[in-house]
Amino acid sequence: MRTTVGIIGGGPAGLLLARLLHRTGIDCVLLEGRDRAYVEHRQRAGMLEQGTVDALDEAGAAERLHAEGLVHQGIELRFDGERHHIDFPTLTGGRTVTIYAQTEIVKDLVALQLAEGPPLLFEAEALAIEKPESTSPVVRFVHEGREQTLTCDWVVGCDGFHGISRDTFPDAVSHSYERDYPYSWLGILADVAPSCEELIYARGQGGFALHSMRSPHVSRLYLQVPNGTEADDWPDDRIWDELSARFAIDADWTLRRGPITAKSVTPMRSYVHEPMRHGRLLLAGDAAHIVPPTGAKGLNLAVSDVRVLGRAFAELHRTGSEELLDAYSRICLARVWQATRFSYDMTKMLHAQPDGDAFESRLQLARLRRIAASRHAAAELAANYTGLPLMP
Ligand code: RFL
Ligand code: PHB
Repeated sequence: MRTTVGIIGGGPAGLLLARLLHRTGIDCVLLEGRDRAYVEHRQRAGMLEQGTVDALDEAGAAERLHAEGLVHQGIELRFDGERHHIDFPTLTGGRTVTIYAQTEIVKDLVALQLAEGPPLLFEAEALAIEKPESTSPVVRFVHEGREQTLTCDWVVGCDGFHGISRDTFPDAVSHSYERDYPYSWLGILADVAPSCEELIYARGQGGFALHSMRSPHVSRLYLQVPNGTEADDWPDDRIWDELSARFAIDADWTLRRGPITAKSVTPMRSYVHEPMRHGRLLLAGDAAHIVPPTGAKGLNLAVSDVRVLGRAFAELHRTGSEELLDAYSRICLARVWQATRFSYDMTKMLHAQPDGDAFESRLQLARLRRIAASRHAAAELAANYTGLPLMP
């Protein structure tokens, strides 16, 4: 097989890139290691920046998003018995965010690609990328039990944090920067109407909790738990009791409970790989960087990488210029580091320190009170949360 752009990984990054290239008239092939049901049901993100919604619009993949997505004007911060609303439109000159599950974005993009192309192969696992420094890199992959090769002009690794693309970079040019955190998130989906209109980020006595949602009938909630926690350690009643305690504010507010339909534990990590390009191999999304979910940036960063890449390939196709492809890593990393900083700050500000450091705890409250008291501090949070500009 031969193509212009070989894409490894059919998560949001790979699927959106395939769609953008297809609409520009650039041929590509997408290889996804898992089956369709698996990629369409992996529970993950839900909060989309305005720029992510715009990108799905540009790709002609936002029809259901506009019909079913929930537009939110802000978030609530809860701490020390106080609640504080951050109003995005007034603080950012009109920006909002949209709640629409990653599973639904993936379903929409898969359906479009299967109907209109380009080729999308499920259960096609990439084994290796050969000759990334040459003008015709080759992806070796297994499909239907047979080893095959895909010869490309360019290869884009959208294969997530555990993919093979990043490891293809020679050690001499690879630099990674990382941070682990001493806690994880236990996430649940529940068949119950959300207890709030917008997301609540709570710094509770027993630790952090987040109230999010998937629809007017389905709630998505997260709870800070110690590393090493198993989802089975937490029977449903214990989860609801702990969530209620962490969100507790006054007698007027109660957390609605309902049947829990999914439960999983996610560790928290920051990771950035530099650079994001080596020869004709480019990385996009979680393959290059991950952030703790407190800032809701992972999916949005994957989409912004792909938007830059879509423009870079369009420019190459139209004018023959590789200028934007040459600038790809620099442009994306500037934004990635801003999102890494923001996600780190949000995480540090809201999670309980497992060692109970009282000084750190006082600093957290001081940061939160500053945001509550200062329009400038609140505007800084709102600007980062709703998304910084795509290009510097
Ligand atoms: P993905 O989604 O991991 O997709 C990678 C794909 O590559 C495939 N693959 C291979 N295919 C072929 N050959 C190989 N050798 C392969 N190796 C891997 C995999 O099967 C998979 O299909 O990466 P992508 O596209 O970069 O997308 C990134 C996002 O999924 C991720 O950043 C977000 O989910 C992070 N995240 C959130 N981001 C947000 O922007 N807002 C949020 O509200 C938000 N909440 C979250 C989150 C992530 C979470 N978890 C579980 C980590 C909440 C949670 C709990
Ligand atoms: C979600 O809805 O899954 C979600 C929202 C905001 C976050 C993280 C996850 O910060």
